[in-house]
Amino acid sequence: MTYLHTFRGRASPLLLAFILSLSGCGGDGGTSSSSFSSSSSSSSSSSSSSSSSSSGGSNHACPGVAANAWQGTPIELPGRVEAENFDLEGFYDSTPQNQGGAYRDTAVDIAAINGGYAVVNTDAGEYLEYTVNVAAAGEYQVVAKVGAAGAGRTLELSQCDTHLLTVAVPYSGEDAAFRTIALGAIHLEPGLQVIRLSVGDLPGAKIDWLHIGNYTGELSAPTPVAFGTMLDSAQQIQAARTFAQNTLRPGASGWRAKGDQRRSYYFPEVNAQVGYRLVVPSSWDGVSALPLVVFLHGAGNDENSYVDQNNRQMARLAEQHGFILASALGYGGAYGTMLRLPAVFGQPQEAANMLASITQERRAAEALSERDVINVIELVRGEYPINDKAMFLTGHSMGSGGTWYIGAKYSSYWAGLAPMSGPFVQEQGYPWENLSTMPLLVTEGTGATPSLTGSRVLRDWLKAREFDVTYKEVNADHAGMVPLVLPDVFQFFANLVP
Ligand SMILES: [Ca+2]
Ligand SMILES: [Ca+2]
Repeated sequence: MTYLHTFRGRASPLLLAFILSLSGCGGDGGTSSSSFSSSSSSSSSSSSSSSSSSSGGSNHACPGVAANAWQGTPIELPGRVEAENFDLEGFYDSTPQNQGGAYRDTAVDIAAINGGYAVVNTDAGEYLEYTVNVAAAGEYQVVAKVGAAGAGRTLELSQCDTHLLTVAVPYSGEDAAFRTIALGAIHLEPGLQVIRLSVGDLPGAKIDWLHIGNYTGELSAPTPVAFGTMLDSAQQIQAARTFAQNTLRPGASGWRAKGDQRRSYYFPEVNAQVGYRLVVPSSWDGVSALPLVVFLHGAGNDENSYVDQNNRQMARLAEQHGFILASALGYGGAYGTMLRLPAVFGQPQEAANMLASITQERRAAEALSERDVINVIELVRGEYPINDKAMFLTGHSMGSGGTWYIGAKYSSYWAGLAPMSGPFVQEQGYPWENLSTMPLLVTEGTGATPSLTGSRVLRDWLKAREFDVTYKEVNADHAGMVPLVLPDVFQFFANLVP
């Protein structure tokens, strides 16, 4: 009902009630009042009620009226929905002028872009409707070409108040460069009908088009991490998954054991047993999917150091919150990232200097270090039932750099990240688009002189772009801050478990 104000001056309450009852929807009609009056005669064969008792979730398509489509021509689906080709009556825009100044003389803000037009200056509450003609009932892939200069922007695809899909618009830099992203599938029934695209709570996303149906074009590749290895994340996950399947021995001694365990696995590429620490809640029932916290240690330490310190505080926190905790070694490197002091956030020249001095040997070592982390994750996922909507990554110092690096590069794993005292990430050459909706807890110690300034610059940069960041400082030095913030880290993750 949030958009009822958009009918102001366009429909009487009586007519509105008529629309609501006839469309069979709980809220605002997908078609405007002016176009609806002609539909009773022209759309009797539309799909709106043709399947009302069959499959669920997709039976609420508002009837479409061909004459209300842009240029009187419904958009044929499967096909391309150009954002600027919205219906003659079906739209709401919060500013009366076309602020982009292009293409159509309505309130909707349309800008000329390379090769066409896009809807820009979107704002909360705005929507666009499209009269489409769907060829056949089925699942239709959705791809969008969108961009935003801020994080957390969303668009919603719906039909007559039935939610179809949320478009999480990636943060795509200061210029809100367009990115082409796959969004999953929606179910559509055949016939003439109206699809609505609504703007979420935050303003400024822009959209070129939606493709609904089989898409054969290019998708935008993730931004490669300029300060990391050349490993491909999707390939690496697959390789580690295969490795885990070939390595694990279901039912062997210790299989799915509970409690605090020092583990190791044979890593063929380094011809060695590589350790990892695993803490499994003693309260686990042996069946339920467990939330997972992966921890990355700081330089000069190993997979056990932080788990054991302060009377096993980290292990106790995992136990207390019911998390399985996996602490990786990151064999022989820094988890794949090349950044360390003084290359903190906001110091791109320091980062460039550091990268210029990286040897091939170091790159090779980092690739192994990164692979070790992914191996451990897949070994744990292969042995234990893991709630894949509740996987979290944290680390300290060098492991904070690893958290930024592994966190964004392998973002499909994670439901939240908590880097501690180590702003080892840069604005350029980093897939910030992967963190557009990622909850972040960034912590720092006021006595951690070399990293404090970078962490504050990073905090301000993230907040200015509306990333989902919580920032906390404690009065301690670089090492002393860890026991002070660890309870916050685990509580932060616990709050994100679905
Ligand atoms: Ca406008
Ligand atoms: Ca607008």
